[in-house]
Amino acid sequence: MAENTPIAKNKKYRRIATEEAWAPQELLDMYADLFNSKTLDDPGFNSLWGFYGTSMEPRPATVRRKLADLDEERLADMDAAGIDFAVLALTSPGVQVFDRDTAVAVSRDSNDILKAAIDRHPDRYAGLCAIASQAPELAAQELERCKELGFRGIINNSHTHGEYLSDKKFWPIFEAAEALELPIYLHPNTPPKNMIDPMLEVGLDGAIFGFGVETGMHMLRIITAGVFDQFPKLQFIIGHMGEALPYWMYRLDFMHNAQVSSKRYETLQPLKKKVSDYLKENVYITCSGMAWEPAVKFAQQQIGVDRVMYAMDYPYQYVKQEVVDMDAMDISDADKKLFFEGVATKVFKL
Ligand code: 1DF
Ligand code: MN
Repeated sequence: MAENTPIAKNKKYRRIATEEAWAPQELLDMYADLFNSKTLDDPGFNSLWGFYGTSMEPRPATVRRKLADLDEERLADMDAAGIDFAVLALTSPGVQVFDRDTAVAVSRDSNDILKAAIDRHPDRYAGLCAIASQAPELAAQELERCKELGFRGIINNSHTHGEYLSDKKFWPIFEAAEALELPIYLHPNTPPKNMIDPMLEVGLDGAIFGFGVETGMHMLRIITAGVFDQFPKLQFIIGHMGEALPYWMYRLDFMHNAQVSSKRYETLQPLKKKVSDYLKENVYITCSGMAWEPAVKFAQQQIGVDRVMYAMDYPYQYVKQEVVDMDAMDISDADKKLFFEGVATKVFKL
């Protein structure tokens, strides 16, 4: 299809894209300053934002411009791709790379900027609330404020300075999220410094692979820590076709049971359900960056058609053709409507 051929308005379902990144120009400037200061001991951040924040190559320059736009260019890009509605989230690592006080302040400011954009375009955007996980109690307060402002969920960009939400000190965030019925999008971050070296030395630390294994592991840590036994109604969303976890379910169940029953690890305790049960009952999956029919079908089969939804990952993977491909999937009209519209409408209460 020619580059500028508009896709016909679809009458059968609204196309909702659910992992769409944005960043205020101020945040992009802070990222560039942080990289340029050479003071941050976080090779993942320096790899990612040293590139996207400062490179003059066409891809990073375009990404920067599109991230900061919440009006004409973004809406035109959505129209050209046939995307009716976008769920917007602060780009990775959000505020999680900053010190505690900076993170708290920038999370509030960015949520206010996003809220203003949603008010300008209420029929096109919903937003996820950015939180400073560095300050769990204040994050819980910000969630209450965001809920009142009409935000539909939470964005958490995986680890925070190498710490994982499985650590109980973060659980006030889960308590608030469950009580407010806000789902948590566990979006990738670059691997932390004690994990990244073998990937970074060959250029596999980013979206090509490092993002996925680090985030998949984070989701597993949350499951095996017993978070969903404590907060059974809490819902997570993971992108990139579930960060490969659907493909791992058989082995996860077998080995989790084998290790727990033989008491191999003090830190691996029995759970009420199988690991795969939590993936089917507490986790939604999006096809961000992975618009691939066989993988979508596998996830729908194994996790459920009521838990798999569309995402584009704009502006990092703005590929209009993938919408055409997903429209043409060989699945029933009812399941396609769930994929593009129904699941997102339910989980984000749109
Ligand atoms: C990239 C990909 C960057 C994704 C992202 O945020 C991101 C990338 C900084 O291509 O480097 O969200 N992604 O989700 O695939
Ligand atoms: Mn993304």
